[in-house]
Amino acid sequence: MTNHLGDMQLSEAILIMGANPAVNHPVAMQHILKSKETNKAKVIVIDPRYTKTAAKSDIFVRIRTGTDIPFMYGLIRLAIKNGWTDKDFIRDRIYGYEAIAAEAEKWTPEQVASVCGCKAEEVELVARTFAAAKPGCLIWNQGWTQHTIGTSNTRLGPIMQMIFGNMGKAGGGCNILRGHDNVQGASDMCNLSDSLPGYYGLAEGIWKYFAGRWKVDYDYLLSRFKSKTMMESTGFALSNFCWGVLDEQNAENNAGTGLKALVVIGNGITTVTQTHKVKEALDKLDLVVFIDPYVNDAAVITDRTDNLFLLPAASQVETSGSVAATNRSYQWRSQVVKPLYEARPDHEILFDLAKRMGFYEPLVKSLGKGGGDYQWPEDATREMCDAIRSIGLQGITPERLKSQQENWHMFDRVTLAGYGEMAGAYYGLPWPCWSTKHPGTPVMYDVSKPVMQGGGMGFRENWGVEREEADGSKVSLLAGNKPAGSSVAAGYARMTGDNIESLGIKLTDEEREKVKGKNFATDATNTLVDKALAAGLCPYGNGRARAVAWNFPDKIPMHREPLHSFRQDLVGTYPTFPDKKNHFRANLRYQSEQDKEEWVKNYPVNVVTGRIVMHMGTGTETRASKYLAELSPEMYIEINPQLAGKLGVKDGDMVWVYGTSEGKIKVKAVYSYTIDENSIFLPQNFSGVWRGENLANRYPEGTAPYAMGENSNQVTSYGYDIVTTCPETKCTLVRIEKA
Ligand SMILES: Nc1nc2c(c(=O)[nH]1)N[C@H]1C(S)=C(S)[C@@H](COP(=O)(O)OP(=O)(O)OC[C@H]3O[C@@H](n4cnc5c(=O)[nH]c(N)nc54)[C@H](O)[C@@H]3O)O[C@H]1N2
Ligand SMILES: Nc1nc2c(c(=O)[nH]1)N[C@H]1C(S)=C(S)[C@@H](COP(=O)(O)OP(=O)(O)OC[C@H]3O[C@@H](n4cnc5c(=O)[nH]c(N)nc54)[C@H](O)[C@@H]3O)O[C@H]1N2
Ligand SMILES: [Mo]
Repeated sequence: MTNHLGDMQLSEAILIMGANPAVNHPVAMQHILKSKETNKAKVIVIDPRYTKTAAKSDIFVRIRTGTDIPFMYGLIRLAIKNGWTDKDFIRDRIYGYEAIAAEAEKWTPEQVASVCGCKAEEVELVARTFAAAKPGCLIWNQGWTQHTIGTSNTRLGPIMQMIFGNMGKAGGGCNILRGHDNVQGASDMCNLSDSLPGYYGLAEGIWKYFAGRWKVDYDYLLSRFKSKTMMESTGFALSNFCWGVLDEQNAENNAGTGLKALVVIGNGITTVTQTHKVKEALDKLDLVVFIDPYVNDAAVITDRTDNLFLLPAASQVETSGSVAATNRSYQWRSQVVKPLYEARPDHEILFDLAKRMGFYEPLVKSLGKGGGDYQWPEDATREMCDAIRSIGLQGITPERLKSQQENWHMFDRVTLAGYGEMAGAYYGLPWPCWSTKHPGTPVMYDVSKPVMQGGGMGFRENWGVEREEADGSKVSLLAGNKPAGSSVAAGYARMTGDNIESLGIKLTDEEREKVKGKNFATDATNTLVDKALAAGLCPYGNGRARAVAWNFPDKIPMHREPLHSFRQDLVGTYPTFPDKKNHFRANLRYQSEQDKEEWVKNYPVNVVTGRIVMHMGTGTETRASKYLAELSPEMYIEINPQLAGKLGVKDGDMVWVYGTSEGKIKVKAVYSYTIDENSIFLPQNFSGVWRGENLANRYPEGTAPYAMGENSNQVTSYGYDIVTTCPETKCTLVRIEKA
C-alpha cells in the first residue's frame, strides 16, 4: 500500500477494482464513505459482481472476471489521447512508458468492451471521471491477484496511476487492502519460500548477511540444507505443495524426494484450490501437524488415522508484540488474557520444536543478551527491525511503538502526523523508517517534502543505473527529478560503500572501512543510511519505476485468457503462458491445460468467488461463533434467475456444482441479481461438508463448528499465477445440475 486509509479522505476519486471493502474491510470503507461525503469523492467500482461496495458507488461497471488488463489499457489509451497524463512524471520517473502506450493504443473502448463484456461508453465515462478528479486513488485486492495473470494486474495498476499523475501524492497512490490481521507483517518477514526476511532473496551474500545478524556461521546454515543449490532455491508454495506430495515428477525439483511431512500453522489449507487433491496429499504424507487454536477443517477431511497431530495454539488476544497494518504501520499489541487451558503461544511451540530437533541454541543465539537470555516479544521486534534494512524497519523499536500505543489520541487520522509529545513521527512509523530519528513514510514516492520529513523518496534503484536496449542504445534507469531537500540534482544509485563518496558525501577513514563492500541494506552500522539522510538523500537511491520488467514472463502486462475461459473464441488471440517447469518446485501446466479441451462446452458457467461478511477465511473461527452461524448458517451459491430458469432450478433448490478437475459440491441455489446470467457467486468461507456428507462427527467431541458447508475450492479450477503461484480462484468454470 503506497498511501493509507485516512489518506483516502483526501481523494477526489476512488477507483475500486477487484475489492469489496464494504464486506471485507469495514474500516477502510468508513474512510471511503467519509471521503464521498465530505470531499465529494467519486467512487467507481469495477467488478463482475454488483457488491455492497458497488451499491455505494457513483459509477459501477461490470466486467468479466480476468479482464482488468484490457480495461486499464482502455483507460490509459483515453488518458493519452485526451492529454490527461502527467507528462513530467512520465518523462522523469518512468522507464518503458512507450511500450505501455503502444499496447494501450490497441485497446479502443470498443475493443475493451468486446473482451470485458461492458459498454464502450462505460470505459469512456470511467476514464473521464477518474482523470478529472485529482488526486485519485486506486484500490485493489483479491479480485486482481488470484489469476494466472495476477502479477500483471498488480503491475499495470501502479503504471496507470503514474500515467494519470496520481502516484506519490496524498489522496492518490495504490491502496491495496490486506487480508488478515498482521498479514503485512507476515509479508515483511517473508513467511514465503522465495525470500529471507525483508524481501532480501536467497543469494549467498544475503545468507551471509543473515548469518552475521543471527551470530551463526554461514557454513552451519549451509549444512542444514541438502546442497547449496537447494539453499538458494525457492521452495514449494502453500498453493502447490500438494503436487510435491502427489506428483512424483516434481521430486526432481526437490533434491530427489517428494514431500514427506507437513506442519500447518495458522492456515486453513482447505482455502487452497483443488481441496480434493489437498485431501489426497494429506492422506499420503508421513506426518501432518496442525498448530491452531481451533480444530482445523483440513484435519477432518483427511482419512488418515495415524501421525496426525493438533497442537492447541493461543489466539492473538492471548499474546502480545508488534504487528503491521495494511499501510506499513507497525503497532504494539498487548496481551488481553493469559493463554487458556493447554493453549500455548505459537513461538513457544516453535521453540520447543527447535529444542527437540536440536537447533534451539543457534535459533536464539542473537536474541536479547544471547544464550537464551531474552525478553519476549520485545527482543524479537528489536532483532527483526534491526536486521531488515531493505525496507527500512531499523527505526522501529518496541519503545517507540509502545509510546505511540499510549498516545493514540495524539495523531491525526487523515495525515497520520503526530502532535504534542508525538510530533515528529507518523502513526505506526510506516516503513521505510530509516533510523530512530526518522518519522516514517506515510505516502511512498512523495518527493514534495524532504526525506527526514517522511518524503523525499523516488523509486528504488534496484536494477542498475543504465539499461542496454535491444538496438544497443543505453537508457538511464535513474530518475530525472530532484526530490525536495536532495543534495543531488536528479537521480542517483542506491548507497553503497563504493559509490557514496561520488555523491558528494564525505567519509572518515574509519567510516570508509565500516562500509566497505556493503550497501544500505547490508550495512549493520547504519553509516550509509545516516550519511544519506544527512544529505537529504534516500538510501535506496532515486531510480525510475520500471514499466517494462525485462525479467518477467510478460515484459509489460498483457491480457491473457484464463486457463478455463468463458470466452473460448478469445483463447487463440490471447493464449496463456507456456507450461512452466519447476515453478516453486512444481511442474505446472498452463498452455497444455488451456488446450486440453474446450472447457466452456462442458462447464458453461463462470464463477466469481469471494467473501461474505459474517465469516472469515475458511470460517474456522467465525463458524464456531453461535451468533455468526445463526446469521449465515449454510453454504450457498448466488445464481441469476435467468440462468436458474434455464437449468430448471428454483430459488432454494439444492444443486450439484461440478468443477473442471473432478471436484463436486452440493449446495443451495439462492436467486440473486448481483451476478450476470452466465455466472454464479461462490462464497469462500465454508468447509466441513464433503460432497453432500456432513463431517461433523469427525471432529473431536464439542469442537465441530455450528455452521458447516461445502468448500468452494473443490470446484475452483487448476491454475496458478505465473510469477507467484497464487491460485486462480477468480476464473473458474463449472457445470450445474439440479440435485
Ligand atoms: N468478512 C470477511 N472479511 C475479510 C475476509 C473474510 O473472509 N471475511 N478475508 C480477508 C482476507 S484474507 C482478504 S485477502 C480480503 C479480501 O478482500 P477482497 O479482495 O475484497 O475479497 P473478495 O470478496 O475475495 O474479492 C473482492 C472482489 O473481487 C471481485 N472479483 C472477482 N474476480 C474479479 C476480477 O477478475 N476482476 C475484478 N475487477 N474483480 C473481481 C469479486 O466479485 C469481489 O467483489 O478480505 C479480508 N476480509
Ligand atoms: N475460492 C477462494 N479461495 C480462497 C480465496 C478466495 O477468494 N476464493 N482467498 C484466499 C485468501 S486471500 C486467503 S488469505 C486464504 C485464507 O485462508 P486461511 O488462511 O486458510 O483462512 P483462515 O480461516 O483465516 O485460517 C487461519 C487459521 O489459523 C487459525 N488461527 C487463528 N489465529 C491463530 C494464531 O494466533 N495462531 C495459530 N497457529 N493459528 C491461528 C484459525 O483458527 C484458522 O484455522 O483463502 C484463500 N482461498
Ligand atoms: Mo487473504
